[in-house]
Amino acid sequence: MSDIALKTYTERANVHPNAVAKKLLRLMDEKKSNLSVAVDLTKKNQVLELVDKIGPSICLLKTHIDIVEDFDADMVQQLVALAEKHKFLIFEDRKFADIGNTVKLQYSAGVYKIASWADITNCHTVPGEGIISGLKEVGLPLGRGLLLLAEMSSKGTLATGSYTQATLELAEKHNDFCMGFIARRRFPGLKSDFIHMTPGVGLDVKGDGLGQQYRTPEEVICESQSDIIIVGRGVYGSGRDAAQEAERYRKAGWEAYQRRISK
Ligand code: 5IU
Repeated sequence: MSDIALKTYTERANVHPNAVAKKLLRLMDEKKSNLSVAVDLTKKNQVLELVDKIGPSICLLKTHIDIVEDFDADMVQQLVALAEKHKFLIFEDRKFADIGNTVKLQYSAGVYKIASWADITNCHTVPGEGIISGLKEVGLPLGRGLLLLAEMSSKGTLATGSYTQATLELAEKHNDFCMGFIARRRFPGLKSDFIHMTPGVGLDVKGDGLGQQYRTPEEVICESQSDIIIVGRGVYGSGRDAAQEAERYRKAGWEAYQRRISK
């Protein structure tokens, strides 16, 4: 078991150099939550209503802002107000993938102005180091954090082997801005304390017919030593009460973390 995986989130927060990671780790212990909910809904009001319901259970809200049909600036203001009310951070899962100069503009400008409201965003490393440098020019002065896509949850993903390894090296080189990874497991032997976040988490089903693959919170947090579970349809897609489902995942993730740190 890696040393970092045995530490509490607060112990890690106390010495973490990245401001967003520090804040996130603190509120994870405070709320007893390593749950991020992925709200993939297409109407502003649906999103806001769901977020208000599940807010007490999450440490991080994951958005795909470009799927919202009636997006406007007020939606962002309301999301930020909900983040303050319920104490969670916001992660826009934008998966930038272009050259540095273009991602700078995509991150700061356009309709969504992601850097102005999202604490965290993420990018592919396909373009090479320039994508990180570009995003960093915008995000670091604003106190934002970046996750690199080191692995994906989907069947047949090409983000494996030497691609994953090169991504870890880029994160170490830019550890002032790169605060972690999207990954299926904690990577051993890293010098910095990166926050590992894992999508593809479900308690009831194993897949979605489109390549998504689900594992349980126990497998992800305890066995694979990741830090945060990302759950979408498991929380809002079953027809059951979303607040209760979020609590079910929060408890499962938290219990798995407690078993891990007491090993
Ligand atoms: N997501 C994945 N897998 C990945 C990455 C992101 O599922 O490798 I990177 C996103 C897609 C969706 C959420 O927004 O995480 C998972 O939603 P479901 O729990 O509904 O499958």
